[in-house]
Amino acid sequence: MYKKVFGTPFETYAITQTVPETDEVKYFSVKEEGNQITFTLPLENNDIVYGLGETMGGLNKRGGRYISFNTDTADHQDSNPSLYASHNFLIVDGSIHFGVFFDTPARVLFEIDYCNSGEIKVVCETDCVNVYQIEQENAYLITREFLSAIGRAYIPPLWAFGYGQSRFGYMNEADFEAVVQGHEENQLPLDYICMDIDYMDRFIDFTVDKKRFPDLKTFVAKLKEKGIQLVPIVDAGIKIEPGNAVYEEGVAKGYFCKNKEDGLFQAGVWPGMTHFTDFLNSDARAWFGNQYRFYTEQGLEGFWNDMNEPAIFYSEYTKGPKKLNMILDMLLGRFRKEEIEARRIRDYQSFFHQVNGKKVCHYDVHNIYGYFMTMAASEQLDKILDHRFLLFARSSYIGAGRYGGIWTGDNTSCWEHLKLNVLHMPSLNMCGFLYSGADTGGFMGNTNRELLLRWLAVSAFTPLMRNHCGKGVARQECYVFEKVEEFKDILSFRYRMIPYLYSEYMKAALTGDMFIKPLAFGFPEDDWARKVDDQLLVGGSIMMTPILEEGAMSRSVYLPEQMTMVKYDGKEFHTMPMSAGMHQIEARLNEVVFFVLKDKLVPIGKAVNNTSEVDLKDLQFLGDGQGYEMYIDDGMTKEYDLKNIVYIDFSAI
Ligand code: MIG
Repeated sequence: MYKKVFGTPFETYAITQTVPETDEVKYFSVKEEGNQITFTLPLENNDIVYGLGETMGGLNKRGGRYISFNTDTADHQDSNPSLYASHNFLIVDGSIHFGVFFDTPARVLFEIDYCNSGEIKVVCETDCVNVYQIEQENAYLITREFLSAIGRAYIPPLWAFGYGQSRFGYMNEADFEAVVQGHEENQLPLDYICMDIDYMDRFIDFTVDKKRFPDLKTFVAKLKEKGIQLVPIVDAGIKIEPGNAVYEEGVAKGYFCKNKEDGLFQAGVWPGMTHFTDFLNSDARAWFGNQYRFYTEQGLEGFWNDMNEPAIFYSEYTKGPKKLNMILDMLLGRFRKEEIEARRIRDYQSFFHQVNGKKVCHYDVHNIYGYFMTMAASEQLDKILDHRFLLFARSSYIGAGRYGGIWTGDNTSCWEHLKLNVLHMPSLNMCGFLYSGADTGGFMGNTNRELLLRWLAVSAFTPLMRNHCGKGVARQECYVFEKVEEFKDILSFRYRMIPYLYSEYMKAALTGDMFIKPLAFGFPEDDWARKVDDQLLVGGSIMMTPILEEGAMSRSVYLPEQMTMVKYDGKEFHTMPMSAGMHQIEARLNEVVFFVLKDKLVPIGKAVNNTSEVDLKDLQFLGDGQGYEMYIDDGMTKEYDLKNIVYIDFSAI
């Protein structure tokens, strides 16, 4: 890996190694104009362009226009250039094999063969950028080198591989009890329930509404006895309110972002007017992260960080309509998109960070704000707790994957977004986000039985498996549907796979590998494999082949080599060897079909209802391999180590 340095780039801590400098950006033409730099590279017809993590478009990014500018948006359509994250890593794989990472927190435009231009065009809205470059034999090896340069991926506790239930709208203890009961009565597995903003006192971080949760500590302990964790949300903004101790301390210590007049910037979000913590200031980071003690003292060990793009409903500079009206206006399309975009830019240009004594405009460093919030939480939780914790966030930048996981935000209950979930997973893994997943069942709009079952069958392979939806939409807990046994079948699949998923996740994280890969990364010489985007390699032994279409009871699959087909029907795993080539496979709504690669094994556990019952040693093996490297530990210790691998040898049998 080499880097070409333009100007004096802002330190993002994305790359954790020392990288030698070079004086060119290979393959690209470079044009420096004013304070922006444009990079162009002609593409050959067969070049695939991978990367960009959390963006719309395909696994192959060709044809798309993407803008790194972290945005709170539920508009997950191809026409939308910006989602919640900025992952400026690209791989050109074909006539050349070249990886390039544009490391800048500024806004960056990517046009990848957009309108059939036949070229990649990257415009950095800054003249200061580190351009990291990797040359290897293929896209997979490029990714490996990149992952080793950005540092070891976040390692969650074992329970984070369980099933999580969530809904924006659970209000009080009774609502959470009902979820526990719904799972218990129907013998559905469950490991955690997320607490959305309604647990707080008027949406104020680090508070609890006492009327709804009179004794949270006891409640947490009670659920923990059943193996169920509560996972509270933490928003980015701190409510401006005398008497709010966090607010008062933040003001006194100067930890909040400033406005144009050198006062404290005010942004309207859920709690009303808030201040934004200056996460770019390391003291402020430590201070904010320490506030999580409020939760850990209640026995909480899992958290999700939201609104950290940061999302702004209105600000002191763009007052306009109030909070809820603003959201309604957006949903009803009463504002033109351009107007919303312009307001957002105006807001981001009007507040400031303090970095090493210098005033830095938020707009210029916007894309690392959420990442630094995750860093703040993770670094302190690591000090507070002597064991692992669950942490995932909405906004991110490359590097954030060392500190926590991410979820992909406010998707919709539709089949396109189930497919999008599949497309996102390998791209996120390329950027170091191993612990990730989407809102299973969809966030916006009403889900339906078939969509949720198929979605669960996809999420069963993603490390984060959380059913989450918005306020006011139809309920989507598994137990509200007819024939709940079918949901039980899919959830039992997940729990039987946990020994494999956990073992493969740990090996991937500890060796700097991806957990979920495009099929082509395993079969780089195979022209058909290069064209497939919905059969993913999960860990080192599995190819997943989900059904992603409404009404479909079968799908075609391409096997680059002979493999073992596995069909799980809720009770048993049925296996059948299959030759290389095209096949049609069938799966009912309660079934999961996947493949075990040649010469590989997959450990399968017993059907259990909680990760506390998962036995990493009592296993059955699928596939035609001779042995398996099983990673085993207690799922909680921070002393993770490759030494915890036990080789299970079947060669003599
Ligand atoms: O403005 O906390 O993406 O998961 O349920 C919406 C309420 C704020 C957005 C998150 C979503 C969460 C919701 N939040």
